[in-house]
Parts: sequence; structure tokens; C-alpha cells
Amino acid sequence: MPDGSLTAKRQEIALLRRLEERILWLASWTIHNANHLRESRDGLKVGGHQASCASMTTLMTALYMKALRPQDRVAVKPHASPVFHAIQHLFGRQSLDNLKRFRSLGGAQSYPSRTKDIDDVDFSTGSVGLGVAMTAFASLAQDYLAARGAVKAEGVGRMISLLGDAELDEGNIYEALIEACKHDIRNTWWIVDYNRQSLDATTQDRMFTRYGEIFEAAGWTVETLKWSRRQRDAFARPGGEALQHWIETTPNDLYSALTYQGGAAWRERLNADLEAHPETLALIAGYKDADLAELMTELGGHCLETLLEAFERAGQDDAPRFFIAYTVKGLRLPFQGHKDNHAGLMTPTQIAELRDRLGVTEGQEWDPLSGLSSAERTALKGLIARAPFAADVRRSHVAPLVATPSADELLAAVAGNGEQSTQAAFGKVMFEISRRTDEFSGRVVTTSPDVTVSTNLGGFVNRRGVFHRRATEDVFKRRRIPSAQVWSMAETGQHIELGIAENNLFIALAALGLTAPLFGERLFPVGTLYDPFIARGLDALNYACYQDARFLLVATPSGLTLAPEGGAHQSINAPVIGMAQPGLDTYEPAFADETAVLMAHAFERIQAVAGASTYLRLSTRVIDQPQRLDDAWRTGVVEGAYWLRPPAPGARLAIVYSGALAPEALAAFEALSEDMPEAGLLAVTSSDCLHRDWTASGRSRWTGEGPRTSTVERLLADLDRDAGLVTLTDGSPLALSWLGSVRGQRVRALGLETFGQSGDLPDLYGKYRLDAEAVLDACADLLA
Ligand SMILES: Cc1ncc(C[n+]2csc(CCOP(=O)(O)OP(=O)(O)O)c2C)c(N)n1
Ligand SMILES: [Mg+2]
Repeated sequence: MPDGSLTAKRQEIALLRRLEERILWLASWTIHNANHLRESRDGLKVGGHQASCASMTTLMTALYMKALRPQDRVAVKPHASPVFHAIQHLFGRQSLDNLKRFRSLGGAQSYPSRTKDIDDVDFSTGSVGLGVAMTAFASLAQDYLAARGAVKAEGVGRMISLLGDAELDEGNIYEALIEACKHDIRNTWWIVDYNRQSLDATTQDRMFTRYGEIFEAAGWTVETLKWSRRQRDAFARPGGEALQHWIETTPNDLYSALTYQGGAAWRERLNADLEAHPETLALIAGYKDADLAELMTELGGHCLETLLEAFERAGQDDAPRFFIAYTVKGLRLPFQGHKDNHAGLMTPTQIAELRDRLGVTEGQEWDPLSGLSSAERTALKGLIARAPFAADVRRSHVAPLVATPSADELLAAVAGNGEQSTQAAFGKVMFEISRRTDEFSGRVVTTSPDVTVSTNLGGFVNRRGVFHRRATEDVFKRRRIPSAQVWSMAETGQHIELGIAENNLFIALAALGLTAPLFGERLFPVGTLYDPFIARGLDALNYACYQDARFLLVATPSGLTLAPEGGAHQSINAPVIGMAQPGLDTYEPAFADETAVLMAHAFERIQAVAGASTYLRLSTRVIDQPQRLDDAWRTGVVEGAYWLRPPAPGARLAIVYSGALAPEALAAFEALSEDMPEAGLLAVTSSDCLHRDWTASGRSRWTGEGPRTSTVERLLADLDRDAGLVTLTDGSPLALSWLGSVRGQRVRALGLETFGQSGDLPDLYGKYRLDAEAVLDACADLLA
């Protein structure tokens, strides 16, 4: 390299270092302000993680100021949020006011949030491990779109996760790694802030080198960034080798303790341990205490030069990359390396000391460039402006609306009376979609964790194929072996087959459900799984909803109705999980036509501005379908309930049911109507929507929005004020028992409160008191 460019490079690194110090400062000060300066009204600790931020500032400076391009997307380590906000502030994308209000209402969020932050967060983070997996599935979603020409080659971005080393304990990372390997994903970087400290303690040495081996085994390129330029230079000097060996073999906890104690402690220990190496002792003697401490602690992840070179190398190809960047938690802060530093906050004296050390002017703490010469200010501003990531490019997109099929069109797919199950109806609608030639059907993407066939997605997949970057033929088909499933794989396929890791299903839905804002291309993701196994991926489901990803989730089969499959597969709490999950509308239809109407509704909700995702809880139970006399039920199905048999005015009893137990409710109703012809039978398709609408109508009365009557208030007003309600659901009775609160009517709630077991329906419904007889007993009890 000619001297001129070498000098220019060194100058740039020096400038970047200055900038990095100011990012460290701004993040630290933002946290300090929230905890020590801003008025506290509740006495609660505000928090923020100064040590975790300091561990990552060099990494993030190198990334955001040099390596990142506008099309790249990042999931930031949750507790490095202040660093992210500080950097976006430098880019002019985060307001000073929001930094001042960090962790207060409307201010910068504690952990980066797509929906709550204004500074262009790509992926929300918070629950450690999920953001990591999210980048792998975002990469898969990008591959899917790229294969369709919807993302152009030059627009393909890197999906980057910045993670803490303790985050590597989260099993979901390895589930995602396996899936990523199967799908041969590219353009993914996982960058570990390897400070060897978790929340509680220093981490175990036993995993040392293992992580790299795990990722190499999965086909990733591993970049271990252990040493800084300064260290490599020192190790190259006489006696340096023994010093390097000493660091390499020193346990994490001792290294951390000495990092905390500083130069004199380093010297004492090194002199004792390296007694037999006179050259090394001489080398050490050449350093002043402060310089020695710096030499020992400025690891690869704190060396801009090392990081920039590594990112440059990685940019040469699209192989997935795992960076192990050695760092020190809290580097340059008074609690650096201390095992208890996770939630540590600098005192006012300590932050003043840091301010002076970094040359920030007292009283101008919010000016990130205060105290610098005007030449330096200009140079730093130029550096920020030249960052590729600073380009004024639209990064958040609004995808054009796509015409979705009407309820009538989907109803046609399930027409025909006779007996049907809701799960089969779902399969028929999906099959109908697979036959359509419209834009919508081309944008539907299905996915399932190894239960594609058993959840009735097979028909869709046969026609639309399985997506894979590498095309493969269905060998069974080629060899003419009869099979109902044709599974040829190609880039054109519209089904993403996942292994049995339900957590991955939800992360995949999160990524596929965000393609509109991330890539400007709307997909209509439909994911299926067995209802009880929603619990397996619950945090990931919450994560998907928290980011406002949009999808249709079909969980089937459900409840005790799964009969012979037994207690391990019979879901109980799923309806309540669905009700309590924001961003997800939970429905449990009983009939095929209800299922079709709800699917049309779900597709509309996917792209509505104030829409949501939908969860359909379905069943394999084949039941008689109702004769419809008019279309009034259709609105009710979407709103959450309708009278399958309307009560006479002032009726003193109603049976209320959800889902697969409709025949038992009907049988009880018919038996009852001999004595009580005025009773009603209420079909509840969504206790979730009913409940939300009911609380909203209550609020509207006392917030002065003007009175409005909710659907459930209107429906129950058809009954006598003192009427009794018998509710019946194949799950926790809690899902419907609240109905008694609407008008103060008495309730007997039937449902599952103990684990189920194998059996046939008559036996199980009898034993668990879900049959018509149980309903009639409950009615009698109410009327007594
Ligand atoms: C799923 C989940 N469990 C627990 C936590 C609480 N928590 C936040 S950070 C953290 C560990 C931090 O260690 P590391 O990932 O190494 O980050 P560092 O602060 O050391 O950079 C824990 C346990 C969380 N955010 N998410
Ligand atoms: Mg750590």
C-alpha cells in the first residue's frame, strides 16, 4: 500500500475512534440522564445498561459508520439500545428530545422497537435470542423474494444480528441455525459481543472455542476477532508470545477481575506468573500502568482496524458469517470487567470523570461533538455524512394493496352440505387459492413445522410446490411410486417446509409477515401447527406480534376432541393464550362456512393499516353443517358471535358454545327446547374479539367518545336480565365464563380444567362433562 493511503487510513481510524468515544459518551449520558438527572415521580430505578453498551460501541461504530449499507438490516442486542439511538441521533434520525426521554413515555425505547421507536428500527429485540433467529428468517424471506425478482440483486441486503455472548445459551438460536443450514441461507451475519460476562456472572470457560466449532459444523464461516492491532504488535515483540499465551490460558473470571482492578494489579499478577520469561517481564516493564491495562483489555472487538478489515473480508461473498468479537464489558467505565456490572450505573462523580477524560465540555453534554476543535468537528461530521448507511434512502416501505378473495369466493370452495370439519374446510380453501391465477394467490406463502400434511396444507403444496434455493425433483414421483404428496422443490415453490421446531415457525411468520415494510413486497403468510404446540413457540409468537408482523396462523387439531391422540396433544389453554395475545385475533369456528368467511377476513386484516394477525383454532371433527336461511350470520362470525337459534325476547336461558362442541350444544338445546322453547343458542366464533369490543365500549362511555353498544352487549340484551348462561368450550372454561359480567347474568362454565387422555368422543365428553347431558345438568342448576 502506498504511504499516502496508509496515512489516510490511519487518519480515518483515528477519527472513527474519536467518533466512537462520542457514541460511548452519548449512550452513557442518555442512561445517566434518565437515572440521575430526570425527575423521578415513582422512585423506580429507570435502568439502562452502561456496561453492555460500552462493550459494543466499537463494534457498532465500525458497522454503522463504515460497513453497513442502506439495504442491510440489523437486530441490535437489546441492552445496546442506547448505542443504537445515539448513532441514529448522529445520523439525524433520532431526536435529542427522545434521547432525553429515554425509557420514558414516548421517548426512545429501552430496547429497540419497530413499532414504538421513530429511528428506523429494523427488528425489535428484547427477549434475547429471538432477534438473532429473526435475521436468519429475514434472510430466507429475502431469498424467497429475490427468487421472484421482487428483490433485485443489487438490493439484496445483509441481515445482521448483534448479540451478547450469554445470548448464545438460548436454544432457539441453534434451532434457527439448523433451519438456516437446511435452507442454505446467505447474507446473514451474527456478530457476538464476546465479553464473557452474562447478567449474573462471568461465563464458563468450557465453551471456549466450542461456539466456533458449532457454527463451522453448520457451514458458516467463522471469524474470531480476538486480538487488536495493538496486541498483535506487542505479541510480535520479544517476550510477546508468552504474554499472548498467558491471556489465552487465563480463566475468564481472573481476566475480568484484573480488568476491573487495573494497571497495578495486572502488573503484579503478570510479573508473578511470567517470572520465568525475562523478555516478557521486560516487555511489561516498558508499559506504564495505564498503558499496560489498555494493552491487556483492548481486544479485537474494541479495535476499529481489526473490525473494519473483518467486515471488509466478509463483504466479499454472501456466505453466512459468525463473528466472535472479543470484548470487555464496560470497557473504559469504572466498573469494567466487574462481574456485577450488568445493571451498574455510573455515579455523578464517575460520569463527570468520564466526561472530562473524553474531552466533552461540561454543560454541553448533549452535544456529541462538544469540546472538539472546529477542524475535528468538521472532519467528524464529514465522516458521518459519508457513511454509506447515512444515505437518504427510503428504508421503510408501504406495499401496494393486493385484492384479496372475497368471502363469497372462498365460501364456494366449501359449499355442499353434509358433514365437514373446520380443518378440512381450511384445506379446501387453500386448495382453491392454489388454483387461482390472481396476484393474491401468487403472494400466499405457507409454512409448517413438519405438519404440512396433517394440517391439510398438502393440496396447496402439491400445486404450488416447496420453495428451495436449489431445485430438486420429487423422487417418488419420478419413480412412479404412488403418493398423495408431490413435493418438488424449486425457487418458485410457495411453501416453506420447516423442521419440527415450532419456535422457528413463529420467527418465520414474523419475517414473512414483515416483508411489506422491510422489502416493499406484501406476502400473505399462512402457518400451520398442532394447537397444543403453540405453547412451544409462545415467546416467538409474542415477538412476531410485538413487531406487528402479519400472518394467518392455523392451529389444528385442538382440544379434547383430538380424542384417541391423548392428553399430551389435547390443547387446553390455547384459547386463553389467543385471547391474551395483543396483535392476534383469535377465532374458533365450528362450521366450514364460518372458516371460509374468517379466512377471507384474515387476509384482509393482514394488509389493513390497523389490522392484525389471525389465529384460527380448528378441529378434525366432522360435524353436520347448518342450513343457512340468510346471510346475517356472516357479520356475526367476524364480530365474534351470532345467535344460531335466537332466543324469544326475555328468555331466561341461553347455551353458549365455541368450536368443535357445537353438536353437543345443539343436542342439549334441542332437548331443552321442549320445556323452554324461548331459550337461545349462541355461537361464539371469537371470544377474543367479543371481549375486546366489550371493554372498548365500556371505555367509550367514560372517555366521552360517545356511547356505543358492543356486539356481546347487544346479543345478550335479547335475554332477560336475570337469564342464565351455560357456556361450553373445548378448552379452558375461562375463555367464555366472563360473559356473565356483561349484563350480570349467571354463568355455568363447562370446559377443560384437567388434562385429557385417550378415548373416543362419547367416553371423553362424558368423563370430562362436555356432553349434552352435562349442558342440561348445568341448565337445570341455573334454573333451580
Ligand atoms: C429471554 C430472556 N431472558 C432473560 C433476559 C434478561 N437478560 C437481559 S440481558 C441478559 C444477559 C446478558 O448477557 P449477554 O448476552 O452476554 O450481554 P452483555 O450484557 O454481556 O453484552 C439477560 C439474562 C432477557 N432479556 N431475555
Ligand atoms: Mg456478555
